[in-house]
Amino acid sequence: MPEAMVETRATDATRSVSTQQVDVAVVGAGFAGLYILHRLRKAGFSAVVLEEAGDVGGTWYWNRYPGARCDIQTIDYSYTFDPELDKAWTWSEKYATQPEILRYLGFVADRYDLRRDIRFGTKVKQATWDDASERWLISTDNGANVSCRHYIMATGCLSAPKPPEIDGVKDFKGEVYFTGRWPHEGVNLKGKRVAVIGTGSSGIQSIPLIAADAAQLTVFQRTPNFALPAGNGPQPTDRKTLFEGDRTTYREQARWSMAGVPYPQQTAVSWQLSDAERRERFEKAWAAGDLVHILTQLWADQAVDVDGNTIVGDLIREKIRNVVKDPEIAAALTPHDHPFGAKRPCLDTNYYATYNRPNVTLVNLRQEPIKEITADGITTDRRSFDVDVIVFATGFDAMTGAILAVHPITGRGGKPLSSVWAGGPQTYLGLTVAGFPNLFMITGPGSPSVLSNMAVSIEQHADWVVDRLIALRDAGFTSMEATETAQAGWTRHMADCSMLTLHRLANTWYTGANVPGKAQGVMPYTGGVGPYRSICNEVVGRGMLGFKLKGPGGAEQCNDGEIVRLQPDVRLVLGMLAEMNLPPIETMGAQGARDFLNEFNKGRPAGRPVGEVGEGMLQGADGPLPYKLYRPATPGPHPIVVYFHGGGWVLGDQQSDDPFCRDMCRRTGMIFVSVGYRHAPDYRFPAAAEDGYAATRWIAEHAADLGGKPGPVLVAGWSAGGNIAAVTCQLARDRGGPEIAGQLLLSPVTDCSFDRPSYIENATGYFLTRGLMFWFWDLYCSPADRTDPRVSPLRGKLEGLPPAFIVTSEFDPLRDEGIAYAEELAKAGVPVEQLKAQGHFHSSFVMVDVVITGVPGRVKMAEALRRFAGLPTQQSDASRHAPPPEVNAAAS
Ligand code: NA7
Repeated sequence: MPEAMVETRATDATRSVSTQQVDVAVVGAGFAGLYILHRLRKAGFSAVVLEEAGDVGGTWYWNRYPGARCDIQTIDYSYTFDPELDKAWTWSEKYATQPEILRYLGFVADRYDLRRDIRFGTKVKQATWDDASERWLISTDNGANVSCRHYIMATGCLSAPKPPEIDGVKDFKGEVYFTGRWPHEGVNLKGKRVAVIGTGSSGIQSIPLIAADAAQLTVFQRTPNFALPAGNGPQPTDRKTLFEGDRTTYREQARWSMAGVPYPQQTAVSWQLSDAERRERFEKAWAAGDLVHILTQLWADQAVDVDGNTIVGDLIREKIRNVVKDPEIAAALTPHDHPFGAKRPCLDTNYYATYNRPNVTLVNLRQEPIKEITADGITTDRRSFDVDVIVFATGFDAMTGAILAVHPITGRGGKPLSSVWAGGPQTYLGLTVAGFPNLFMITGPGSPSVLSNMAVSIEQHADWVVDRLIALRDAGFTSMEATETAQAGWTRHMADCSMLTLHRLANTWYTGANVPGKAQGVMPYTGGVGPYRSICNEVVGRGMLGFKLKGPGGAEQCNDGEIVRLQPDVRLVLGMLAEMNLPPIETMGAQGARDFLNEFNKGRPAGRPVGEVGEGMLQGADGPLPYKLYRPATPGPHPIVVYFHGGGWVLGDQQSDDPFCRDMCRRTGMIFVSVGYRHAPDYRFPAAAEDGYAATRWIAEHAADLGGKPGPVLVAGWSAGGNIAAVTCQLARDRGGPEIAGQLLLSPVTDCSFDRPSYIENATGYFLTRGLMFWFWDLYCSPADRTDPRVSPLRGKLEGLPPAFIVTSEFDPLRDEGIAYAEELAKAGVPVEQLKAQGHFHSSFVMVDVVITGVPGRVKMAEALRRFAGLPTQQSDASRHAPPPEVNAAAS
């Protein structure tokens, strides 16, 4: 629909002569604003960019402090939308300086003639949605107000400097500067006594240069940060060659990568590498001087697991100790309070060595907090420092601040954004907010933004928004707005994603912790750039899922729903499986399926070390059976858990759930004995059930020989193994033992009925399909036997069974029979706890170190097993991390 038609509906206010009428108004002329303006123009929209600064540049316009540079390699920190532009500009250094980046942005503005639609020196005072005209009304402090159909915040993430929060700044007689608002003409620090407060990126970049200039520098540090040497200089040839070899592929790989820089996913896990191999990788990364490299390329668990991360942290701590001569200063500079990467790490040039200079003093504010700023300088609660200049490198009210601090934004029904976000940002995709039609944010909270190469994310966000505006216009709609359902779903997905990384474990500006009183929570999207891109595309592919579109004459379209209901890593796993385009497992034949599973298991991360792993034979119902035993590193004797693997009574063996057994052995501090029971179709019902029972009895009888604690054992099992564990408990009760202290049933088969809702809802698409379950049942058990409690324990007597912990997954055909078993056990007076795992699938918890979001579930399972065994719920940390002794030969 032509804009003119819509404009006839505008209110008087929007038609005032002093109001500039445009299709789209954008705030900010930095990386994002410039590109959006270019795209809007090409798409035929009228647009204006409102910019407070005197020229283009955004963050690079304001942050002119000494040493300011980007810390993503500049080859990657560039626009990619126009291959000609890519070729027309060559960066002079690996990490360009602020002036060079500013020149680049000026060059882009000139090349596409962007300045003519940018109103510089213009601050937006307020923005209000007008429902009647379906337009945003924007007032400014300079020139005409603006009425626009769509309003885009291209205000960056770090544009609102944080107030100093220290008493007495106004009393100071000397000069005061903020790194984020550095004077354009520069500052002469020669011969002066300078104080720098803050040791984030800005402090770490500027401190060495200020130290070289000033007579005396005193650095006031609240939290030490990790920094690694940038090794700046000419562009490294490895990346340059890669880029120049095939620019298109290079850029495309960046777009689908996790961080927006084309590095492969690391697959080796830290415990698979020797100390020497880990050190070699680390030294290489240290020498590379590249944050994305060191954050992603050492080992797969470094960013997702505290233990894997501690190894990197320790190696960096060693580097700091080696550079800083005074051990006390080195200790003060060494971070211990956050995992490496959870707080923004920095790139430096001579940062740590600067503290060896005689004119530099470090004040550790953790030991002596600042009391006040006086006329002459800074007073801590121990001493006073007289200074001529104070530099605040104290950071920003990040992400939400960059939007809320600009001006009051009022949405539908007069609702202020500040009140909607009072408890933390609520967005859909980090791009839109329910109740704020036609308002878009570029790199807003909820998008990958600051956890990615901003250049790549900005282009993706901007392309998505402008493409939507085009599609909206083409379809004759005038507004689009996120629904509450979609937004709530995104908020939940954000929370799920935040369990993927260690960012939640640090108090940082990523979480709002740097601003007193600010709501806390991980604000950027931690699920990765590529996955985020695919989600945004999926929203479109699924008919603008989660958006309400409106047009003239009451035209309306709303395809409501949540875009991601799976856990983020489950989504990736299922996506990868779908891409493999495998034939259904049930068409492979039993041996073919076993071969497939063996191959498949070879690709998974090796399980973690435990104290000892042994193998042996035990007595089954009809002959010997193999078993695998996992013993904790802590001194025994330990309680024993008899474990039954999954595989539909057809697949798997005593070592097919090896990573799970290792993980649970470590978490519980108990022996796990995984039983190689007989399989169908060679051995049909009741072979597996009877083997399960016989094995449990044998293990209980031989507990002491196995190094276990005599007395009751515990049983656990996954899937068909959960079925065997449940059946074993019933048989043990009915056949006079052994005594079982508790049962852990993980996605168990409990019944032969296939008509529960989960069998229908999750029939396909989640790896374990209904068809596969039919096949398993057919191979194992003839229809006439299926109601026997030895295969359908739900149909057995449930009274008098050991306490149970039952785990079910939302996207699993077996979900409802697991829940039914838990409910019936409870009715029969058995103590039962349930874990209904949201967003998980049948294999989530056994895919150890792949489905990272399964960790909290396994923690709960381990706690339950320990409770059942009469142990304190949590192991002491010392015993959990005890170094494993030599792995011995077979236990028996
Ligand atoms: P950052 O990274 O937020 O760093 C700010 C620093 O200032 C940090 O060390 C803070 O300590 C410190 N700070 C903040 N407030 C105070 C007060 N009141 N007293 C003492 N110290 C304080 O901002 P930057 O400008 O360095 O970098 C921002 C981003 O730009 C960076 O991460 C890159 O993405 C580029 P804290 O750690 O909060 O204890």
